[in-house]
This record gives sequence, C-alpha cells and structure tokens, in this order.
Amino acid sequence: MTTTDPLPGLPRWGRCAVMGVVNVTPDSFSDGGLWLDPGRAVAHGLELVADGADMVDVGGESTRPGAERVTCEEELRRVLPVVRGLVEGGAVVSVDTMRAEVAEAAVDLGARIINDVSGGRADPAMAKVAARTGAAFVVMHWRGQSDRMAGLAEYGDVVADVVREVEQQVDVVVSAGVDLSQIVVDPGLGFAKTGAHNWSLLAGIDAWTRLGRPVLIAASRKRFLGSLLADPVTGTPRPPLDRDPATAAVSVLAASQGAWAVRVHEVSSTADAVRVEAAVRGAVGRPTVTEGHRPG
Ligand code: PMM
Repeated sequence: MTTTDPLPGLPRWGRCAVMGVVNVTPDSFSDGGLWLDPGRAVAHGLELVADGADMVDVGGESTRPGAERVTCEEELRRVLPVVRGLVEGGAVVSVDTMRAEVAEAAVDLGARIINDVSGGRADPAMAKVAARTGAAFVVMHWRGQSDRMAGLAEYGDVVADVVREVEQQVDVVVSAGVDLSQIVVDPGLGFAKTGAHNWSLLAGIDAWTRLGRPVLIAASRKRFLGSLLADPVTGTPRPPLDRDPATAAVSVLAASQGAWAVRVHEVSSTADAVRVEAAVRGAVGRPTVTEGHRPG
C-alpha cells in the first residue's frame, strides 16, 4: 500500500491532505479557550473546510506539555456537540481523544477518524473500539501522559527508535483486532521529544513511508518552531499565532517526503502549500520544452 491509497471511509485526495484543528479546550497552547462554545467551534471548523481543510480534528483535552487530564464526562460534553455539528455540516471529522468511550460516541455520530495521541496505550479499550467501528485509527508515537513526558525524551537514534516503537504498537493494536488498512502512523512531534528530536524526525519522514502506512505530521505552531524563530535580540520565542508561515513550510517538506496528511490550526496557507507541492511533484519528469515554443 502506498501513502495515497484510501483509508476506509475516506476519500482519496491525490495529494497530501490537510487536517484542520478545532481544540474545544480552555488550555491548548495555541487556540485554548477560543472554541469552547460549541456553536463557535462548529462555525470555526466549517470555516477551516472553506479554507481548504479536507478533514477537521476535534479535541476536548489539551495534551500540551504538563497538562492535566479532564474527566471523561467533561471531554464528552465538549466534543460531542461539535462532532455532531461538523458532521451535519458535511465535514470529514476526526476525533482527537485517548478515551475509548469518547471515540466510540464520536464515531456513532459520524466521525470517521480516531486520532489517539497515545496510539491505544492510554486506554486498553481503544483498540477494540477502533476494530469494532472500522474507523481510520491514528497510532501516534507516545511514551506517557503530558505531565511526565518531558522526562521521557531519551533516544539512541531518534528516528529508528520512534519508528520501532510505533511498529510495536501497531502490532499490539492489530493483535487486538484493528485491521492494518485502518492505521495511520504519526511520529508525535513534541511528545517526549526535544526540538532536536523533532527536526530529526522531520528530516526522516521517508523512514516512515517505508512502513507502508499513511503518515500524519502535526508540527503546527509547536514550541520548536517558536524556538527556531525566536527574537534574535531578546531570545523570546516567536508566539504560537505567528508560527503559521513556518508551519506551512513544514507542510511542504512533509508532503514532499510522502506524508499522507498534515494537521494544522491555520488551514489556508497549508492548503495552498500542499497544492504547490503536488503541482511540482506532478511536473517531475514531464518534458520541459513545449512543442511550438522551442527556442531558436
Ligand atoms: N499534537 C497535538 C494534538 N493532537 N494528534 C496527532 N495525531 N499528532 C500530534 O502531533 C498531535 C495531535 C498537540 O497540539 P495541539 O494542542 O495544537 O492540538
């Protein structure tokens, strides 16, 4: 299978797809508190679709470094009305959750992707829900909850280690009944990773495409971009909302290395960027001199 093969229940986009983010949380690092009201969250998600998002990822629990968990009831209360509204609005919806109960309820409402940053490790019931529903299932590289992940960022060869650990987790969820054709893999940028680890992982996306599973890359507005673009005088990191051009640059690099999709908060620049990348890729090997316009 190549990265352009369709996942169950999803269209074939023929280029790197764009997953827009709606965090229905008070505390996410870049859009926390903006979309807590379900009506506003749905309107924002549909705006992302109008901007060119192929899918919308709805999350009700922040995974920022150090974040504490919310209760399942609270997560359900935040996420479900937004999933419902976006499905009714015609969006392809993904649910960003580590809880089987939330994933199942969202898929019942029409979500087609379960985006579990723990790849099924946080909730032992998750793989069974993915298997039972047949939804696309994102297995992200994850070593532990956000309140302790900073202490888990130890690697020998980060690309080899992360690929191997994700492969092992894919085996675990397949043993629990998930079909391999449902699975998307993700290196989990920023999750038990330093900035240097993130850059190495971005340089090594082709190691992932060799796994034969679609790869999702989520660099949007993350801290390592803010550090790269820190004020040269004060050293102050570039604020999250000013990291979108850098995010679009990562989207091009990910697309050119065969990523299946990129997950971003600001969609329009990345939607343009992946189209540019696809046009250039489509022109590779095409004759460069057009008949009738031969020089001299
Ligand atoms: N990162 C965040 C949330 N969800 N999902 C996947 N698959 N991969 C990621 O790297 C990922 C994710 C954290 O970012 P946010 O707070 O901006 O949503």
